[in-house]
Amino acid sequence: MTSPVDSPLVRAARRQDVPHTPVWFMRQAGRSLPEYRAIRQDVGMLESCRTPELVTEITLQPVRRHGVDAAILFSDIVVPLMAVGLDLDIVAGVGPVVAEPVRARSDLDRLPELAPEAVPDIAESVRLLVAELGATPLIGFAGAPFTLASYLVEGGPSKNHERTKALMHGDPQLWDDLCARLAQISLAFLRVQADHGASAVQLFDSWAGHLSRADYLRHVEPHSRAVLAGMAQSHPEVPRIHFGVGTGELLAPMADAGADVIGVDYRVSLADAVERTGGRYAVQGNLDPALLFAPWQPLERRVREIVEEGRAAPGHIFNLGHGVLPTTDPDVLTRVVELVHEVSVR
Ligand code: 1CP
Repeated sequence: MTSPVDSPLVRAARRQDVPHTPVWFMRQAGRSLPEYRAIRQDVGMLESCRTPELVTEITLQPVRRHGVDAAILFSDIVVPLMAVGLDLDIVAGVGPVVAEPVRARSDLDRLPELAPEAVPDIAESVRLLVAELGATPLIGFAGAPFTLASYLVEGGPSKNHERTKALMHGDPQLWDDLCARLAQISLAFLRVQADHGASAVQLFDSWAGHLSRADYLRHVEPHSRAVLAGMAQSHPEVPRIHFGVGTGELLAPMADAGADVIGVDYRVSLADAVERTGGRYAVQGNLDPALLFAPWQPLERRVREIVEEGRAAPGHIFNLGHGVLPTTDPDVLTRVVELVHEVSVR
């Protein structure tokens, strides 16, 4: 293996044969690692996301430690919103908080389009990382329009997304205009990463599982489709992963929105996910992040089952069903990587 293009991750995403099942973890960089906590001690989250030397070091930490098959750019879904000038912060223990929520047509004026020139730091981070990573692929990412809109409309993290749904149904035209703008921002952010060498991209629609299938199809899917289609058009060689939490009922429309790989959380088996998406897509997942706290024996059993199920899929990228929890023992993650590699050798 000499180039990220031939890496197990990119090959699995393209449903080509692989020497072993590739594995990475959502939130593999972050608070589970003591070296991350040390480097972040005196630096705010958004500041660290926009300082290329810090982004590079933090992104590489889990690659060095765990031997995962991919790096994911250390950033956040709200970074491009900050880059277009929106007043927001990431508050420790809370998440993204927006100073003035977006709820009226006049608020769209505070959300201009994203020009690549607004994120030179992201281009630089990706360049530095690709040079350091060699044959290991870098995954770029962006938030999908619905999940981004949820933070903007609610003003921060939300349990029920009530204001978001009120806007979606109360003023569908404004909702569509907001999501179209967010789709432009997400697509531009993904393109900057792919232009500078990201080998795959993941669109995070983390909270789409809160929607009915009908609402997803009517109010959300066209905007996510625009992002994925834009990437397919400009960077057809860069595989697209589409992920959400609790999206068992949405797997088919999310895959059909223009993905190569459908992210699967732990609530649905990989076999069911393959069936629900017509056997046409690679799957990514789906170990329950809470199982990393269980004794090794049941954890090992579950990892082996997931690898086996993945072998029957058109392509499989091993991952968790959602992000690494902050109190996870990092040594367990390293052992899981070793186990996946060992039991999946072709
Ligand atoms: O100070 C800190 O360490 C803050 C914690 C943290 C971290 C490490 C936040 C705040 N963001 C991040 C990094 C981050 N965010 C990554 C890093 C790359 C990696 O995986 O290693 C990624 C991919 C994201 C993307 C992100 N941010 C998502 C989508 C992924 C997911 O988890 O579903 C979402 C929903 C966010 C919003 C966000 N940012 C931070 C938090 C705590 C949250 C969630 C808040 C909520 O519950 O709504």
